[in-house]
Amino acid sequence: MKALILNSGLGHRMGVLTSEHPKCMTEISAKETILSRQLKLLADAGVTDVVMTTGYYNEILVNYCHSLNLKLQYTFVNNPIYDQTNYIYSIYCAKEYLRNEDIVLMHGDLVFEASVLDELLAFEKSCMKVSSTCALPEKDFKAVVHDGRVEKIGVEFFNDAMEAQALYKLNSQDWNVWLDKICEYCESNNRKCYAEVAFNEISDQCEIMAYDVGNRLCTEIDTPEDLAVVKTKLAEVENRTVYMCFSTDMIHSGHIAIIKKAAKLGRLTIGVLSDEAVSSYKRFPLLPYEERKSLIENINGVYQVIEQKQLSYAENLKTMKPTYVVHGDDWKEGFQKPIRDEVTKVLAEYGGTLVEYPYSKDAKYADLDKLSRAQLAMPDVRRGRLKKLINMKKTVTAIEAHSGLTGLIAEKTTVLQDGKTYQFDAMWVSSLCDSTAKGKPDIELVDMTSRFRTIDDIMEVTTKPIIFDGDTGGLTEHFVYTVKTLERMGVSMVIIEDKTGLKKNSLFGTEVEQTQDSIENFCAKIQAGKKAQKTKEFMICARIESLILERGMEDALERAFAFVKAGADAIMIHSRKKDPTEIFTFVERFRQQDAHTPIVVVPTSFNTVTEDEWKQRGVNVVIYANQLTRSGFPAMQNVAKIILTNHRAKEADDLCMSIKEIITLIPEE
Ligand code: SPV
Ligand code: MG
Repeated sequence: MKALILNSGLGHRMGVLTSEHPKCMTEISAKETILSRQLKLLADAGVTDVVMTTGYYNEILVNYCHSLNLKLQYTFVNNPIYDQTNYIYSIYCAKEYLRNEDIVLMHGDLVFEASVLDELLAFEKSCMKVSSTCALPEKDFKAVVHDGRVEKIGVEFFNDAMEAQALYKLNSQDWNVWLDKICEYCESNNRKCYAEVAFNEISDQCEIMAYDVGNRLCTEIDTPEDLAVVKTKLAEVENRTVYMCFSTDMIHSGHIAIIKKAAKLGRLTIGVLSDEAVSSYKRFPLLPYEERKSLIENINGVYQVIEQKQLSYAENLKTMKPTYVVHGDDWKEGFQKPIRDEVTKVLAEYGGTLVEYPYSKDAKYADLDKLSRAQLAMPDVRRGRLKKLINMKKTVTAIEAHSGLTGLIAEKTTVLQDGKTYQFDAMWVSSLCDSTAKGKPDIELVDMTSRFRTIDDIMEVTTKPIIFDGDTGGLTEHFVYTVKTLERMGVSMVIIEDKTGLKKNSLFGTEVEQTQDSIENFCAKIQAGKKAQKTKEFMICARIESLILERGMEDALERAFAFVKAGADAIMIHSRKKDPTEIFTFVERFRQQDAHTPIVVVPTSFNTVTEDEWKQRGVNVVIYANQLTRSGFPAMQNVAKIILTNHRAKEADDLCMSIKEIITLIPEE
């Protein structure tokens, strides 16, 4: 694509403004002239070759262009009889540089905004700028348009006409036809008319479409009055602000392209989603907020970066009131739709505009996303994530998983509520559910090798951090091996309970014989585990059974402080009462002396407390320990009974997932 800029005319209607240089060098703002703006926008749009016709002040113009230091190759063509001819003849003089080329043609006195040029260049067919909203000018160009096609151009047409400017994108085929006619005119000494007069004769062979820019700036400057109007409009254009939100930690060329486009609309602010917001809606960010912020700050075209604390744009939009919000059009559907709806509503309140670009589903970008997911699943990356999440969110949630399938449910279930997306932060590999899935009692009967196998099944198909129910931890001599294996696998935390001998599930309470370990023994086990551990991120959590075994609050607290002193990274306090009071009391008293050690709860019995309340009380991990097993089991039992009762499966069909759903439930890689 070559640019052809017509600068042979003097522009005497500008008065003294053109007494020392051609009109195109008139200043339109403190930092640019008509020409410097045109050339910069062309260079930004990727045009590299400029053919410029000159006339008056030829030398000044040539030197000026070079002084701008833009990445452009110039071909200057002087029209030696510029004072006796119109630009039709300047084009004729430059014909050898123009034939068989795709051309963007503009008059040298035209001022337009970046998006006008970009869209013009992206127009598939040949086109001319028109405006359906500008009034028809008395003395300037108008285009007669039928079915979107320009049929005539001139100052004399008023019927079926639109305001038009000499800004064209011309595909070589159309341009050659027009150029031939221009040559024919000039060679038969018809050199004083507009080039458009030649076009009007061949418009049926040269398809130029009307490219409607509406109210956007695209105006020629003929007089000082025009200049004043353009200056005002330009200041308004320059003051426009643009807002975009980014959550990505893998910047690719698709992001750069959209940033480039957005920056052309105005001063671009990028809202970078907080770590918490990113992990709530897609996956844990590989790079923390500060790094993502500095990455984006260093991209050309970005004016500033601010934090967007939530998925909802509302807070930032209300403070910033940007002229435009830019987004891909993919959010018109799916889980982002409510966020889009809210953006539209806030924009309407103050008169902002939403600009949506077609979303390109490029396979290479999808691969990048897969790659980051794969990274998250790597043991070294997965292991440390629980600690990071606790630091970031203060309170995290985990749900039990005992198989690849339940792992997928824990990984993928999301709920959109009030503009926020919710998902579980981690998975709990419960001894109860792991044993139950194998049809065995929860008495440390399922051996560690088998438990590790369950972890492996889950890890193979998920990326979220894993908290492992280590029962009593077994013999200290065995526990050190368990710690090493779990750590190596990428598990984030093991929870061991201060019981010894034949362990039974805590929810039996005192209905069964259970022995609590001594503080000394259990501290020694914790210490041995911490010593065996190789990385900083792995966590050993001490679970206190005093309330379950009705040994009282003082015993529970004494143990908690002793276990922390022995090196426990977290404390789990358990109870089987429906009433959460004793847990609340424990948390309150523990927090009076220890503000930081994470507290874990398993609210199976005391299930009325919300996550928000746990957070307010200073609890850091909330584990939903068995709900998937407990809900799946009766559903399966019911269907089994229905089949037995009816001696066929038809009656159970409505309770089952369809065959299609089940065979497509797990997508192939
Ligand atoms: C488990 O899920 O196996 C637990 C929690 O240890 S509880 O069943 O409440 O004891
Ligand atoms: Mg257990």
